[in-house]
Amino acid sequence: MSHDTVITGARVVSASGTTHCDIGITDGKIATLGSSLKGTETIEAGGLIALPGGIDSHVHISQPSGPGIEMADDFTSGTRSAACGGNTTILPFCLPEEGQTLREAVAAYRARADGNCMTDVSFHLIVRETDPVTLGQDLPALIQAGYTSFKVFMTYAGLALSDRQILEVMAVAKEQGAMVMVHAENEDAIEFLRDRAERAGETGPFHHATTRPVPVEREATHRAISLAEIAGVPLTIVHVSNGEATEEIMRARQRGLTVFAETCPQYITLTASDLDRDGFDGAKYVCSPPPRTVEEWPKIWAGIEQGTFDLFSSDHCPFRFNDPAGKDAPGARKTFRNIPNGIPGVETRLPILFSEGVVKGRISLERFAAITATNHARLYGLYPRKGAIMVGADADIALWDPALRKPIRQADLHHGSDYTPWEGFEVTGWPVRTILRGNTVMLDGAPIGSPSGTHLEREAPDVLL
Ligand code: DUC
Ligand code: ZN
Ligand code: ZN
Repeated sequence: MSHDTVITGARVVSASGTTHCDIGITDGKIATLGSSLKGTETIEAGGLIALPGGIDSHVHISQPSGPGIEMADDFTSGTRSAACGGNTTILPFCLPEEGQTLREAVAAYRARADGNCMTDVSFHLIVRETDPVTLGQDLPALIQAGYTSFKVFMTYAGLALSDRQILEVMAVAKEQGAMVMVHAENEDAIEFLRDRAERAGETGPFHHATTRPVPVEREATHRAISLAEIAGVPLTIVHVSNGEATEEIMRARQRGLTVFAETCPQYITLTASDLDRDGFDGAKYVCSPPPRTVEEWPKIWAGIEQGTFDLFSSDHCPFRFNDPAGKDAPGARKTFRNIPNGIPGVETRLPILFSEGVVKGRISLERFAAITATNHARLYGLYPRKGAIMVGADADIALWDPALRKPIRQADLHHGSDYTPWEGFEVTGWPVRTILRGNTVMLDGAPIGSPSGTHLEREAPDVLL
């Protein structure tokens, strides 16, 4: 049998094992894994590692961010950046603007994304209203239409839901078979600390971190898990930043609860001191939860190594730095309260984990594949079409050069932001080719071809990890 494309010579990695074989691709799918395969096109990949194309299940693109504030990435730049970082699928959040229904928000995001993407895309919903139409009609209909996961917030005025509201939303997830994702930080505690800090004149970017300390996240993590237990649903705690929140998740699992957890590069490489950099530079690192201390890094690593964390995502939430529509928003230099929350990272997530995790011997290639692709597909209803190099799956593959060493540089990245928090960070191991459904979309760090990404309808989560 001849294939459209054959990849030869690579070490082929999946979450369950590693082998040396050819990969035969036909009609955008993996048709054969074997030896001496024939194809119209041959990609010589000796010395390279073939990994499942990255799935980044936590990104924000073209998200409404308040009056006068603009996110740095639209779907063109955001997915270009993702593809250049070895990703083939991203899952951005769909946030309704105030007064917009969930269905209207989905239609607006689809209009912005469709035809403009260099990776495949599917949307998580954000539930900010719990009126009868949202919970009784829109949310169930959207879940049935393949939007099988949604996020709720325990912080941010206007977004945060009360415990009662979270329970009502969880009840819909249970009924419809959707995954609930929780941003776990205690809004009242943050407001108390912010007011107190501002009264004391503690208004620089660093105080974004001091007003969102570990107990704020630990308490909300515990409460979210308890609410899920009461509602009888599994849940995913996103962007876990510290050891105490991680312990809450481990304890819940020991009690037999189904709790999934995600962490991100910023919690193993950045610290709150970065928010204290000279002048206004600390604003570049303002995200929530904030980066912690170096003492927290090994606790997060332990969770990555031992399985507490199922997902390693970027939480790409990009703003420009030198821009009044970004980090330099009106009032941002007066108080940290006005600095838009979030950092860019969709292009650097995988190289950072490969270098810090695989190359430094902390995790295996198989675990890397699991927490950067396979588990994302399983938890969010994309498996087995996505997330693994196996016969029948989409031919979404990243070819990695494990010896390529170069620092992260803003000048080499493809996002819309004007900075990277990891400027100068040395990385060994980079993706050199990204293949989306059989077509090369990145070669040697440069995007290739016109946008061929599609929207993915998803199944219910496969929670039997
Ligand atoms: N939560 C996110 O998930 N991303 C950016 C900001 C935030 O609070
Ligand atoms: Zn969040
Ligand atoms: Zn996020």
